[in-house]
Amino acid sequence: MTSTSPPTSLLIDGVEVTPDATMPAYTPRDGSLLGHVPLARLAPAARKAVLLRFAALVREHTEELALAETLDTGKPIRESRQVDVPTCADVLTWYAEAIDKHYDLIAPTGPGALATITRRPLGVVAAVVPWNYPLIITAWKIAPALAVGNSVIVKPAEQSPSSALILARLAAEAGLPDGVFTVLSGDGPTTGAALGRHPGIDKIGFTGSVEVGRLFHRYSGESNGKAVAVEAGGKSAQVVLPDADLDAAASAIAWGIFYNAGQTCHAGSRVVVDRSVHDELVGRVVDLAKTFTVGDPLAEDTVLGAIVDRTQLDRVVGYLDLARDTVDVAFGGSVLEPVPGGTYVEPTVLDGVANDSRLAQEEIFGPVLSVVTADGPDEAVALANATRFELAAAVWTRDVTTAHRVADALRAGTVWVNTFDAASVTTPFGGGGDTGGGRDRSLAALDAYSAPKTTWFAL
Ligand code: TXE
Repeated sequence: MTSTSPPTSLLIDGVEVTPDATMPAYTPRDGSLLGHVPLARLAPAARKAVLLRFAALVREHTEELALAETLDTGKPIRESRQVDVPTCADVLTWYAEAIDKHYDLIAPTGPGALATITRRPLGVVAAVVPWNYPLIITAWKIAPALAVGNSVIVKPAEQSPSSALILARLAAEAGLPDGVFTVLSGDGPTTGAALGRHPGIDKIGFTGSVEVGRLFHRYSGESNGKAVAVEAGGKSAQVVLPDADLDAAASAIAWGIFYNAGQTCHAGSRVVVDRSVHDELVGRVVDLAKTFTVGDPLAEDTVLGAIVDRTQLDRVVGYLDLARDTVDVAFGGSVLEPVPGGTYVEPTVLDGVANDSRLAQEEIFGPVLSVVTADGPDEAVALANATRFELAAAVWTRDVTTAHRVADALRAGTVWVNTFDAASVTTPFGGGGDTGGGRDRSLAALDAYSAPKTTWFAL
């Protein structure tokens, strides 16, 4: 025998790497210990340090990322800079910090044995993301997946690949090992479908349309049965009861539908208002709508930017045409062109909408609010729940008992009471029904991107 000790370093992409951890190696010849070989997994503290560096680099590159995000999507530059980029960095930071604070478990099995439950990475996770919040939605998926030790592939939407490609560069600069974070820009039917069908991918985290979400379940069934988590939009209702603070409700309703030009999965695109306060509320919302000036996304004072592309504009215009023929257009309804050649829609308030009509049931994904009238809280709840989506809902009332009752009765993954769009990485986000059952955010996402492993020790 020439050597009895196995190698102690790794060769990755032609570079010799000293491992953070090792594992014992035995020979079956006589059962003796040969030595310790590399365990190619970053220790928690090392993973945390790399992800924190990644988050810091995102913050350092705020201007570059914000400009890329705004040029790709048409969202106001101020929002990209003050919301999208910082949220991306904060989400990376939060999951990085969780890495060395999240303990594994010991099962309460009894005295004769010890069963540990340890969280193991799934392997390779693909995040297929849409164009409405490219940085934020990407961060929701990659941060927990990387934190628990997966390799991650991101497929950004065709309309908005730039920020993800910049993230890939920053990830490498932060020291993520080669191959651990990959961005594959491409189109849905080619690149997206290839990921969906790939036998080497263990989980897909998808946000996008209902139809494509279902395709991913099909791809999975036709390939390796990979796990699929889907978040596919909503038609979130804001229920306004007679005792509501109407000023606060009107403001939240306007922001809830006009922010990001209504291209938000949980946009408050439906208002269900009690008949007794209908006129007062709609009047206030229309007054506010007039203040949302549509403008150049690159101008610092723009609050309502562009619609992402012509396909989406055509989709929104289809609904505006339908509205003109069937309901009362209380405000807006036109296509604008504050920057020649761009795709913009006026903030629009549609009144007298029947809850079972397409305008109240389908996701318009533009700055278009549909107002439905209800008689009493019970009918309001029934109408709010009469939707195929279950993502989010809100209720406006000053009565604490009614608030609890209605919040409990509203069928949605998130319910807001006297507020709209309160959000935090600490709370899970997702839904049910046609929205799909996937959840992003919170410590639950660490479980979503890992598998529990049980190990029994006889005592
Ligand atoms: O979504 P798609 P689109 C809703 C919204 C919008 C509608 C259509 O109502 O009007 O969906 O938007 C990838 N195989 N939401 O067409 O097509 C695609 O490349 C594999 C709600 O942009 O679902 C992109 O990365 N992948 C929503 C991602 O899927 C495919 C956000 C989303 O695109 C594919 C966006 C295929 N055959 C739209 N086809 C939300 N939940 O926030 C497309 N993709």
